Amino acid sequence: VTDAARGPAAKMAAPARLCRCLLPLLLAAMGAGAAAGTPGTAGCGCSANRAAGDGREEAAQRFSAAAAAGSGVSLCLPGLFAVQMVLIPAGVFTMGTQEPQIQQDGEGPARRVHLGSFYMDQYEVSNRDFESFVNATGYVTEAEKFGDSFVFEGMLSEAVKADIHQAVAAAPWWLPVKGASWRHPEGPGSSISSRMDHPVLHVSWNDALAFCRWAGKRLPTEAEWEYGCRGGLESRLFPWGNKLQPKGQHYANIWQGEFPTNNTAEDGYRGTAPVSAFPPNGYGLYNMVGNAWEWTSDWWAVHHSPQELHNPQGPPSGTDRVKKGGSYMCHKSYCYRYRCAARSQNTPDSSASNLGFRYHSAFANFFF
Ligand SMILES: [Ca+2]
Ligand SMILES: [Ca+2]
Repeated sequence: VTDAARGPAAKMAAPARLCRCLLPLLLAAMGAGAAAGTPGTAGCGCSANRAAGDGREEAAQRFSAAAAAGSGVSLCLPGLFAVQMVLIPAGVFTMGTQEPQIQQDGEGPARRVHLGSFYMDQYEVSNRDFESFVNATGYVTEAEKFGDSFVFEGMLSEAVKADIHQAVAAAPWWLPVKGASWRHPEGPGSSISSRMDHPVLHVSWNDALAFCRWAGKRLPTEAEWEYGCRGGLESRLFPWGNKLQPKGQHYANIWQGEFPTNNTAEDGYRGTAPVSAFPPNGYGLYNMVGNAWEWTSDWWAVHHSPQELHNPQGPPSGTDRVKKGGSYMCHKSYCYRYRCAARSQNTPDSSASNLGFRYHSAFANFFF
């Protein structure tokens, strides 16, 4: 754990209620798939990576297959796992931007992308959602197996900090905290009991994949995520338009003040916010930017063809996975990544106190 890393408007779709309980059955039947510096500088320290490549993805897939084969089904109680997804209509949009704000992230070039319709969760996966998964399956996250996870220094107590003697050189505000996990986001002594409706944190890409497979869902591709983020608007910076704070209102949970020393929490939240906080975008999706970073299924690459694409899945291989949307830690001066075109990456086994996910499905209409 030493490597620093970079760290028109469509109508609101009617929320479709979906029973997650039934989905493992469907999964088995259908074989559902897998689912700081200044702006423009490399290594801004948005996030921290574990060293890559120790075969944990394979382990997660084995677990997921086992979960899909039955262990999740026995605890199915209709309504217990009711979740809300919205239908994102098929269409074509401009992915990326011709005016990249962070050049080395591969935000450009702008390219036309066609997508079929799909369903997306309105919210980031919450602690409550993840607890349901863990209670049903006994799943142990990678942070729990490793025994530590990265936590933003500003969220830690002095007692926890006193025990830590290493940090990420390029991003000293990221500290590897023993015992930090989704249940204990700021390490031993911290709890999620008052944050069950906040996004789950400290989940690796492999953990997210295991959850999605248990739920009969998958992670969105980067293209699907970005299309959802744009909410039916064309080539805007944010899910709601180009102005960060229309009429002085906050539309996302990011950082106000001076990073990393002073978070004024003018938007109401110093850390995460409930997954239903702030207004939804044109598709009815909440917190697409800000709050928690969200994993996507794509491998990371920074060079993209300008050619028109249909349902792109990203590069065929890689070492890192793409995450989108920025987090409560993002400030324009250091990590201007709370934009739909912005992107960053981590190794699939990395976890941190600002990284979560939401899920996607092509099959929600099956349950109406
Ligand atoms: Ca905030
Ligand atoms: Ca988010």
